[in-house]
Amino acid sequence: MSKKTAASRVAANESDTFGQGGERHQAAGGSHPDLTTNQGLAVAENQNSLRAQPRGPTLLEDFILREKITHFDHERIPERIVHARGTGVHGFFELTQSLAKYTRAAILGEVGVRTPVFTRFSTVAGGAGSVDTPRDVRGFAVKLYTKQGNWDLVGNNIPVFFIQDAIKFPDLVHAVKMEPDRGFPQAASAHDTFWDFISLTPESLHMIMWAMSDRAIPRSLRMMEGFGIHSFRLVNEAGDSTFVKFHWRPKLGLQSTLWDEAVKIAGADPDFHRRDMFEAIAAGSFPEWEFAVQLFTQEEADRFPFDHLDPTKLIPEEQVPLQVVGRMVLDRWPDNFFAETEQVAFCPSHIVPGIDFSNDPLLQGRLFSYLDTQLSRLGSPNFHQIPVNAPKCPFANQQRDGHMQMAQPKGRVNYEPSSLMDDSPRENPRAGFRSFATAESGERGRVRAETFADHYSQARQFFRSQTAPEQAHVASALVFELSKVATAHVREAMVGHLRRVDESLAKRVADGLGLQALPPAAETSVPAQDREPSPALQIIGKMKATLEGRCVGILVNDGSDAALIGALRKAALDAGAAVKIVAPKLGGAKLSDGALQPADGQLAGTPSVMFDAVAVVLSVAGAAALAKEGAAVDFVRDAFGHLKAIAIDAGGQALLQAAGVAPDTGVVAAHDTATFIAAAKTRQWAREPKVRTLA
Ligand code: HDD
Repeated sequence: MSKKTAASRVAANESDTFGQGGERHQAAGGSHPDLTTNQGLAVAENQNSLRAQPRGPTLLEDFILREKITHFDHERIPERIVHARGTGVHGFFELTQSLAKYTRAAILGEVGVRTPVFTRFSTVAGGAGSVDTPRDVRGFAVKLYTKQGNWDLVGNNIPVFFIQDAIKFPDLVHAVKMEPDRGFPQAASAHDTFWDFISLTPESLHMIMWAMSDRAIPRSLRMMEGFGIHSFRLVNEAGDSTFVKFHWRPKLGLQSTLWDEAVKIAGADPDFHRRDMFEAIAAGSFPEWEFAVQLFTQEEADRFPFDHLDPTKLIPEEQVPLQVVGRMVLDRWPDNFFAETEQVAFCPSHIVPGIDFSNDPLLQGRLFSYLDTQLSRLGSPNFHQIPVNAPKCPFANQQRDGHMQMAQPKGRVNYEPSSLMDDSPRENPRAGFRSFATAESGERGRVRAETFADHYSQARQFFRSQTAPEQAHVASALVFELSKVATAHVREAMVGHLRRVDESLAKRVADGLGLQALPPAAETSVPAQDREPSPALQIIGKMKATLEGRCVGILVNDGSDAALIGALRKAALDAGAAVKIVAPKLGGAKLSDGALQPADGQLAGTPSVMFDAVAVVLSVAGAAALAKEGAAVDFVRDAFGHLKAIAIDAGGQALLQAAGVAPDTGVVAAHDTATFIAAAKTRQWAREPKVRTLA
């Protein structure tokens, strides 16, 4: 096979054609290419099939109809068994600090070089057509097209996982997905089979703490952290190995929604995250992440009070600090969702020389599963030739043929060793990938290391590291989820596990569920150890007070104060936010200066959950009219309930009164734009106990 990539070959083939259908013709919209069949035949009529007579049967002879319908019938490929719903974006990775001392991977050694990437974010449990905002882990998969081959870092937005061994993965996924007899619930862990499995799998308790935290309801894909989770190895030229954990940290800071907000967003805009990403990129506001590593030696690992090969454990940042060594910028939306986002095939086994795996048993199983799943999804061992999957460096070997082979290798030699062709590819002992040489000893068997037995210490550490509002959200999420579990013994078993995590948490959840007595604590041979709290595990502690990348909504009606709207808009834009006008009619509202202000969203379809902060600028008559509109009342009531800053003028104040909202310090006079912007940069956490009962 020649060293030319499959991608360039396809492009070359296209340029060899005679031009689509030969002719271009002039139509109302300008000149466009002829519509043709897949054989290049120009189609004269695309509205009616070939009939025996105008009202007669359709003829089998109609090959144009048959080709079109047959292709359509085969348009779908199996969706991913997990992570089916996703959003993919192109961008680049740039190293800012060399790790050449630790690794021979060029991408981690060459500062300033830009490596193209394709990054796909996903939910896990729901189908491809499910909503963007369920409570769920988010996939964070990055394909880095390095000059030494593709490196896929297939991670999540949570740094640990539910299970310690890949052999349990099918059971975990079966348990969380819709129940097999009834086909629901879709994209929700709040049901019996999930919690039944979890209650019998105590190793999942640490991950459960994360999944019940607001990390599992992110505000935006642009405001999530990403983690490679497993320990990997970096291996340098001398063959020395250093363990590494990979991290992505969002430039915009971490931010989540509130549960009530996430539920309402799901109805208002099922594509909330995808649209948010699309709009940010279209506006040139490119999402960016820092790339950071935690490096540690075997000797350091031996001193950790947990086993770093256990994927239900993390290494607290306070123990091994993060070193920021690069950045990723996502700056280009794909041309075609199916070709790129749907067909992109990530495999943790795609690594480059200088990076190697650890013995994490979850990772070891993943090394098999992904390649296998691509064969069933994409249907051919040639899936690497699909442009989004093809390496951007030369690649060549003696693999041949198979379904949908796009390459046309020349010559007689399709084997190795060979002596007949000088340019046939050969192995390269110097530059090629070499597995790190480890000495393994011990007995073979289906066993779990003793060092994997502590299931509660890091769950406790996570819970105790959270701020008070975050702890209340975890407890309330557990109450919500377990309230959807019909089987009493499953609910009780879960509270029994929570007693092992933190007695106060168990009491809050038991109380929230209305249990009459606290169930016995779960049996364990390794009770939780108290560890130092790690503030780095919080969201609130890591949140940035900023409006960068956020959106402010301004509710207006006929007669609203034009100057005030202008001032608010300018202040929000200056702070880095986007601004959207909401009005009862999309055509807009006639403002105080007589000008027509077009709306970006119509009130009934643009609730305040779409925004990070809102302003309500209304004339007296405009406010009186909106006081009778349920959508307007909900707009302000929800903004308040979701702890958002609200700027109001006298009309806005009247609407708040109609909604029964008693203003607090987060409700600001609209002309005081500086105070409003300061309040809008964060949520009004102190308000929460006044607007909802949390567990
Ligand atoms: Fe997985 C997809 C992340 C454990 C088997 N996984 C998939 C995707 C992400 C992850 C982000 C979507 C990639 C994309 O956007 O196309 N998976 C993880 C993480 C894990 C993990 C962070 C634990 C640390 N996964 C895991 C195990 C197995 C799998 C233990 C099986 C033994 N995962 C798959 C899969 C998927 C997948 C079935 C479905 C679609 C695909 O691979 O391409 O092979």
